[in-house]
Amino acid sequence: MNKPLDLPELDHPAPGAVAIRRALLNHLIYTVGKDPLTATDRDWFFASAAVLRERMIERWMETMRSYYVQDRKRVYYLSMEFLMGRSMMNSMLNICCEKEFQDALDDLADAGLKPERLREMEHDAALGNGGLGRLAACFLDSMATLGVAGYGYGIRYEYGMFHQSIEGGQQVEHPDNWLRYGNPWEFPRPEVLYPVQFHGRVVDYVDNHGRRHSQWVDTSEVMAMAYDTPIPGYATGTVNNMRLWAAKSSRDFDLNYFNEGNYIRAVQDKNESENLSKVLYPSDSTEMGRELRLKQQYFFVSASLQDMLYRFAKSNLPLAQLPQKVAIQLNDTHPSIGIAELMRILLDLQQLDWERAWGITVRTFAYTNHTLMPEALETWPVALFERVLPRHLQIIYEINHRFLKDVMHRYPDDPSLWRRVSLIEEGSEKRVRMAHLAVVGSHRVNGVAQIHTRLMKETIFADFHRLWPDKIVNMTNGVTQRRWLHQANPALSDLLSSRIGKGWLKDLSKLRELTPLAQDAPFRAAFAQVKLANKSRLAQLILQRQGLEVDPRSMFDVQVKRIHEYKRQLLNVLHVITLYNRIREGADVPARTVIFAGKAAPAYHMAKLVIRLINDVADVVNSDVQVRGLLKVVFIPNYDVSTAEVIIPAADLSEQISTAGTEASGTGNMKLALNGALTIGTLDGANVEMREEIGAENFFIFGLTADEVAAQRAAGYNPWLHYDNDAQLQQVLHMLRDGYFSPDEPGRYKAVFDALTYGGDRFMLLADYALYVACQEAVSALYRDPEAWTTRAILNVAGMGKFSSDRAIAQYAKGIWNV
Ligand code: 26W
Repeated sequence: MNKPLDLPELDHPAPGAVAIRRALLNHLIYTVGKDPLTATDRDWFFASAAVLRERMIERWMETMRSYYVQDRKRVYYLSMEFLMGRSMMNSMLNICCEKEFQDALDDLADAGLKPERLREMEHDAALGNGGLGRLAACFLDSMATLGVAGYGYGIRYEYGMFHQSIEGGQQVEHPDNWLRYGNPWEFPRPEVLYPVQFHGRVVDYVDNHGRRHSQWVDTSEVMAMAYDTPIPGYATGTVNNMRLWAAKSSRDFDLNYFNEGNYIRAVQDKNESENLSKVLYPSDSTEMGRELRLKQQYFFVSASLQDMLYRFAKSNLPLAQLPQKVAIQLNDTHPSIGIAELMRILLDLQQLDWERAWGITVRTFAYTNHTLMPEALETWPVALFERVLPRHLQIIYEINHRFLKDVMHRYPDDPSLWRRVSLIEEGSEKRVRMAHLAVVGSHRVNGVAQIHTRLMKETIFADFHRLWPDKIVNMTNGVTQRRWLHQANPALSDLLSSRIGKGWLKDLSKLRELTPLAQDAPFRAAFAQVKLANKSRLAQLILQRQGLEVDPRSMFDVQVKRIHEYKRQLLNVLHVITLYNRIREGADVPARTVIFAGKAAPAYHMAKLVIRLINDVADVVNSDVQVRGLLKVVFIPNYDVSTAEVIIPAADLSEQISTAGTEASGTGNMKLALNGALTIGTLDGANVEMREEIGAENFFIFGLTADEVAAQRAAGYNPWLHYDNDAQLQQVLHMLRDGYFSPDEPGRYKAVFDALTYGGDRFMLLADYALYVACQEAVSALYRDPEAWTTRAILNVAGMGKFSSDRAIAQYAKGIWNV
């Protein structure tokens, strides 16, 4: 490292509107290389980003220096996904000068700049599928805001989450070429380059002291190159770092072919190794068990560990001190190969003995579980593992051997327990259970909502909970109020701040001070006014994107999330059809616009069929004159962070209707309630805690509880019982079965009917149907009384203080990371 040089002479001028205006023009001309006369919206966006990023850099360096000088304990958040969305507004808020920047932009209108258009020019950074990836993004924001020395580590996918279009009612996937125009927030670090090994074989040898060692040799190699993105905290000098790795071919690799004169082959191989970070896997339901995915996991974990240990080495402390200086959080099992990798480094490269290495490893790692769904729990075929990571497989076997020895010692008479907890699943094809590796190799394991953590202890990790009763803890999820209230809903942010001050931006529990305002008629009117304006904005977007007119005065009933059977978008559709039938029979109901958005994994056929059904139902309902404008159905294509930022502030009703016991937490539920939507939901995930905070009288709960679901499953659930006893339900199901919504292809939704009946109705839609419909009636009744509705909406916002990611991060810091 170079001799430290003081930074102060680099100080920027005060961030007034005039200075910003000048900086914008400067960057437009000297960074983007454009004359204001011909500058496009995109040029102005890049100029704005340049101004903001420049102002981040000093604080970023100061932050990194201070961590180094103070030798702070570092927290490394390892995640395959970071769903960041756009950064411009966030940088503006956190780095300087939101107001002044806006003024400067407005000021440049005469130079041809249109502030709203310019914001739209930023491409979403969509390096994630859904909840898990967005949680990681909220956590980075909160770590920076709280001054935790937290680093995000992940993969710089060249293609992020696919773009969804709807053609003929069906989802079509398009590549997300998000880097096409360049990414103004990242800093390439061509010198931060680490080799990552694959394949090869293991050789054993005995050293001079007669000790046995292993060495991984004859490997092929890919280089990991760092790209850094500054993560500014809110109202603090802290700017943290997110480091994403891109695969680059290793030079040696190329050289051999070049020397042989085989240029084409050399370039081909280069391409192949660079494929590693090419594309995000667009599935968050079933593990696809592909070699490339395992390689992606090891690729970014290996590079990240090398980087952490390089940084740790600068402190000159012995490795035994690693757990005092480093905490590694595994965002689901995807990076859990890190446990075996740290063991390999300590054993094979640092020559530590097993006990010491294991002690260090377990005290360093912690693991967050995000799903109980058995099909989403990762396992890898042993044969695949052996080919790609032979030394790691050996280490996993040894971890398992020692672990099982201990279990056998404690439970000598319970061989079925040994089989259940083993890291290896026996069967026709042996597989490595990554969740078991993560639990055994971590000192803490956490669930993401109280009910989820309880179910972890009672179901998937019950055996481990018996072995280590203190290991599993709860850390209820949260979201960042800066993005999900202040930025997404500026009008509501201003209204709240005008009454309770701006303290809630840093301490969301301050929202409690809104409680008395629910009884304040002028406040209610202002609140309702904001909601209506947000609904008009969304109506505008729907008109633009799909030429459909919706009435902002109708109830906006919103279900936005990945399409999954367990999330039960289909139950929502059953209700829509029920409502449709009733309206055609002359029922008088308050007008509703039912809004869906979400992506289906490309290979998830049932999820794609549900999207098609929603669109087919929309076609029929929206064009039926007998509906008298009382019902509209909309599927908004390409749900992403930026679309969420428009939809969520406009919602009246939030649909959180997963089968109880299946949704780990949900975070969309939090964003919607924070923006004044009332929830209709099951007692699942964080809904349970939201209802506690908000008050049961302000929350629409229906359906079986998780315990009732389990009991019915155990007793043998029979969907036909519900079918036989409910004429209204039968009518709806028959319409699906007989092609009412698909007259051109009557059999199109037969598979849906079959899944709910002959197929056993895995997610118990029929069991909850009548309760759901009744609960929706109560929702409609309340909507007819706008004052009462708004009162409850305000009380929802007032009760959401607990669900900030700041609170979540503070709990991780204290309960797991010890920082
Ligand atoms: C295909 C491999 C795979 C499997 C599971 C990829 C990704 C997953 C994730 C665990 C799915 C996910 O995003 N889970 C969601 O995590 C959120 C954050 O904790 C929770 O709020 C959601 O309830 C949970 O579904």
